[in-house]
Amino acid sequence: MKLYQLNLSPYTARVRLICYAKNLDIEFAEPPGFRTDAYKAVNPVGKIPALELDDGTILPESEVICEYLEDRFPEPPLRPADPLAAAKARLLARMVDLYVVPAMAPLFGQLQAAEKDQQIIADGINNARIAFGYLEHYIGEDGFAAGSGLCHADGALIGGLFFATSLLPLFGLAEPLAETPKLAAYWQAIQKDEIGARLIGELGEALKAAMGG
Ligand SMILES: N[C@@H](CCC(=O)N[C@@H](CS)C(=O)NCC(=O)O)C(=O)O
Repeated sequence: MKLYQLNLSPYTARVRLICYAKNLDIEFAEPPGFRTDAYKAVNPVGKIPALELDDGTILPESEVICEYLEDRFPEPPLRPADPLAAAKARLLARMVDLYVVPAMAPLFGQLQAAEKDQQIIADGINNARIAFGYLEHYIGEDGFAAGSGLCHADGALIGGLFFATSLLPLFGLAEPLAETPKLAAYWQAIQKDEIGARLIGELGEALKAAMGG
């Protein structure tokens, strides 16, 4: 199997978490551009991540890829066994996709803008704080997203919170998680997890390279 991915993408980080935790033999490959004809011939969506199976089937969408890998390689389990913990894990991952990343996405364009749009920045910060409040409500208190060990939602949270804590201070929100103590405690704890630390290190290196060192 081949995973089209780049280390800077928060969506691919959640798939790499599954690969690392399950020790999967999956080749990592860079996409030949985003939404280019060459890449769309492989993956019609043109985004990363996308998992190419050995029979040529291509699976886009990070959560779908994670679910597929979990179903196909169930050990060690990265979906909590308890139904409520499993629901909370799915909810947290979905909240990252629906609220956290969309809140921050407009800020990326402001990073290098010659003239910053203060309204876009204010809205981005406000929406991010609201989204962190949603996560605060459901985040696990044992150092993991849900349940007592690493699960697929940790990958989603690591991607989202890495960008929250890297990006928002550049726009004046020095401590993005100050109003959400449980989420802040989670963020501290997950950085001490071996796989959490590996993913955060990879995201950091990729961001540094993207910002020109
Ligand atoms: N819903 C998708 C989002 C994937 C996504 O937006 N990936 C970004 C990289 S972080 C991308 O490929 N962007 C290129 C583009 O939109 O052209 C998923 O969960 O996989």
